[in-house]
Amino acid sequence: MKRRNFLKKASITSLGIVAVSSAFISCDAASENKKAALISVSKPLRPLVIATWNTPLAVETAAKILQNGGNALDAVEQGCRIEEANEDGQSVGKGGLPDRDGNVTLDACIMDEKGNYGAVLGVKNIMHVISVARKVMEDTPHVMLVAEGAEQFAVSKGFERENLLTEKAKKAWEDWKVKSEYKPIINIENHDTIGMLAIDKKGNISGACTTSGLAYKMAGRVGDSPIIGGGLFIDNEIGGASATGLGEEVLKTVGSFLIVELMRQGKSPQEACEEAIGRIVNKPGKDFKDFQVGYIAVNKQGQTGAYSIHEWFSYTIFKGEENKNIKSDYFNKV
Ligand code: SD4
Repeated sequence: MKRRNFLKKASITSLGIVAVSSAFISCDAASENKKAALISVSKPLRPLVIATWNTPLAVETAAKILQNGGNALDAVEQGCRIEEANEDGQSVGKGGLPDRDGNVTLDACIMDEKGNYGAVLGVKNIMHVISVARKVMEDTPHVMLVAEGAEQFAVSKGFERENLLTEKAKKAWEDWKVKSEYKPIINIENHDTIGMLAIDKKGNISGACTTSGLAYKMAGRVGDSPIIGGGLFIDNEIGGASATGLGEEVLKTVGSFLIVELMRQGKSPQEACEEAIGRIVNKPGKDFKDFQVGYIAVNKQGQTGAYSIHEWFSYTIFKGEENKNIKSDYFNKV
């Protein structure tokens, strides 16, 4: 006896957003199990934006660009600019806390769907370093410019110099100087370095990451955020990842590159983020109680993942029509 099953299936993974738009199964019951004639057409929900921390305006800005047919590279650049201009955020752009000498120095990088990369490191006096990073990527034969060279390049491209040290940040630095104790803060105001990943309507992935780095760092210190494979990595065939937190630990494990490679090997974005955190906390004798690292990731199918060492890392995600801030799962539950 022949039996025909027609199933229309729409599934949403717990963390992700794979919509199996029309999966029709039509098969002979007798051979159903043996031949498994399952034909499914997966159609990821697009566009998609995911960013570190509670950054709704940045994500909304990026999402609007994508909804209007814009590309992922423009979306992540414009989204990150929102946080660079937000003076309340004390670890990105204007209003960022300075190094121990009182200088605000910014780091940023960007990657497009072709695997191109541009970065600037330790830049003073220029607010929108994410856009300078893009100019490095597109208008120079190089991938990284640092400090004065990067600043001069920015000015040559029409960026204006301005004082990035706000009164609030200056006051915080002056208070800090009393004890001068260098101690990276976990989850600074639940609003930190922004790393952003986006998939546009064509399915192309780009990413960006921008920061003022750790408050009261040594002059010249650079963290993971502008370093390819550290704070950000994109492979348009696989997905992307971005990091926040103590950059030294991210760099020592090449965190974002690791996550993308783990996804290439078949792990979900969530599994990959968890393993990358595992590489940090499982080092022999590692004392991770005083520092935070958080990762976000997305794969080509639009599934997402996030994981951190400690509680209160969060990410903001736009998928379909919704923009939500979600608390990440984390390792240190004791
Ligand atoms: C850094 N990862 O410079 C950056 C800072 C950061 O949460 O993300 N703070 O190490």
